[in-house]
Amino acid sequence: MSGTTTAGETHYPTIEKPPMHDVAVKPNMMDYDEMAQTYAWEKTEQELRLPRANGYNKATICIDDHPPEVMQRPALVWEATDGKKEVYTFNDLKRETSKAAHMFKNMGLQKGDRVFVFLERIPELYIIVFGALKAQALVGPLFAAFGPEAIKDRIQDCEARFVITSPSLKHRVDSILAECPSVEKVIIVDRKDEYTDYQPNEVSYFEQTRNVPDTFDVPYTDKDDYSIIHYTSGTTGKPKGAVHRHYAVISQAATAKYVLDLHPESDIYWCTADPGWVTGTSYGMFGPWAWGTTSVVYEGPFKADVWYRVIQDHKVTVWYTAPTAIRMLMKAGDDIVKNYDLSSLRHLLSVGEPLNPEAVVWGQKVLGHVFHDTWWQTETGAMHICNYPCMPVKPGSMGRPHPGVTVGILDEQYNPLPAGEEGHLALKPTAPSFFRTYWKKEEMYQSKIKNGWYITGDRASMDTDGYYWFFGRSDDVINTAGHLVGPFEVESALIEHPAVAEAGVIGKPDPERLEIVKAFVSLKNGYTPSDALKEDIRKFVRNLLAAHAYPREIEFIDSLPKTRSGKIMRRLLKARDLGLPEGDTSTLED
Ligand code: 6R9
Repeated sequence: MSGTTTAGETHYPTIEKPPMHDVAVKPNMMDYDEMAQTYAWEKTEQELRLPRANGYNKATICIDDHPPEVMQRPALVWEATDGKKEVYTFNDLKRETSKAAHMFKNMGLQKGDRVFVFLERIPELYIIVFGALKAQALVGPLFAAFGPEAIKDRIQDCEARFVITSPSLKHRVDSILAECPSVEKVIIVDRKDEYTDYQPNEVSYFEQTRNVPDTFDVPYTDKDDYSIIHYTSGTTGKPKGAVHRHYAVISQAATAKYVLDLHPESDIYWCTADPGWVTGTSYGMFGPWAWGTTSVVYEGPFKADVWYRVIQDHKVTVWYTAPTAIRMLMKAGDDIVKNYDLSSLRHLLSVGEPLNPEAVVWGQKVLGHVFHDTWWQTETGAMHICNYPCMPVKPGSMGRPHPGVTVGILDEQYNPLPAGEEGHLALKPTAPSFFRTYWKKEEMYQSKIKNGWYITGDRASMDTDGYYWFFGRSDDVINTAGHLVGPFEVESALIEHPAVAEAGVIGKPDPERLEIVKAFVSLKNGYTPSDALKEDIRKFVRNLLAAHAYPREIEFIDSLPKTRSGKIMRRLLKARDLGLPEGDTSTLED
């Protein structure tokens, strides 16, 4: 096991909850044990009035088909980096997403065609994703931070037909289009009306949606029809596209109700995740909007004082964020919190990495509420192990399985282990949101299912109260500030640099970001190690891949430890880096 931080059971006392009948906003789940025994996904399916006349289309469920009073409610409250604000009701989104759907149909989009959305966090990102879902595309949202190589890998793998981008991001698409023959049209969202130089393969989004109807009959959509694809990193090879079905909305809505505890008539909800990450679609779009909840989207990057101001100004009540952000808020100090009125907050949650017990407790001390950890993956499509408002919190624990979900800790033969033992964290692949396949890699999907269990790649244990504790990854995948980074991807980018002969990449423990990407690099003849060269290599990878995936630390070495079959021994690099025992080196080449 490569191991990130070891959580394990902690000595922090359990945080009890007040009697649920006494709290101001009664949670949607009053008693975890009772619900764990009685709940079935059908309950949520019925509450969502599914299937509807046109089946299970997520855009119908989340945008179009709410009761009239909900349709008038703000759905998207957007604040730009420069402070400009825009509000879209569900009715507004219904009209705008219908226009986007017409645009796609007019361009000849067929059911199942892949559409990639490469935009800043602007309202059109949300509108276009749902417009494409109405037109029955398989939609892949991409981080605005992606560099050309990351974009190219995804477009090529998926053979995307349409790419939507903005004038400021477009150059990264342009540089790889010659290698992506599947792309027919690049659709440009030009909010500032600054782009004039349209090429034959380019169209203007606002032009294409100007004279089209603002209603759209969403065709019948089966629950198994594909909706969203998110790429996720593994130990080897390029990132794989986890494909989700429209049916996933059932799990996303159920967890939005019982874990986020959304009360759509009174809550203002803020999910800080970017839609390039599964959290930003499952909980930045589908779960909350399935119930008609008002969502805040802030376009800009993390900054402690700005984030507190966003909570204050928009009167955010439920807040879903990530451990790295929480640690950075802690670092910014408790005093700046006093400059803001954060009294609207009532429920706080976290996802993406182990949430330190200190952070859970800090929430309680400084913000008046504990952070509730949730565990899940791109592949699971929705939260699977969670802390709930009605359940005592054991700081450092990921919580307990969501009702309807079966979790196990397995030994090396994939048989269940008793409480207290560490093993593979595994799930029954049965939740509606469980991914359908890896795009064009069905064998890899199948290979993750053992004895009827899906093996998550994480290691964990369960205590005698049924709470789960995270130990680390069982593979080399790096978790840096909540982003999964495959070492192979970074190594591939590194060796494209003219000076780099070979590279090995590991995750190095880091107090703020959990891990940072560290690269060991051997140079080609004729190049000498220097700080300037390090900086040049760092920049090179940052531009090629993404801001979160470049090696913050680079160490030059003469040659990399390899197995006899030529595989870089990352485990050994890591052990040496951390000064740990080297373990079995029998496969090391001479
Ligand atoms: C939603 C998301 C999944 C991996 C997962 C695990 C780590 C996520 C966690 C957590 C400890 C938590 N992870 N939540 N580790 N405690 N509460 O994060 O998806 O980007 O696919 O990452 O992230 O290692 O296997 P994804």
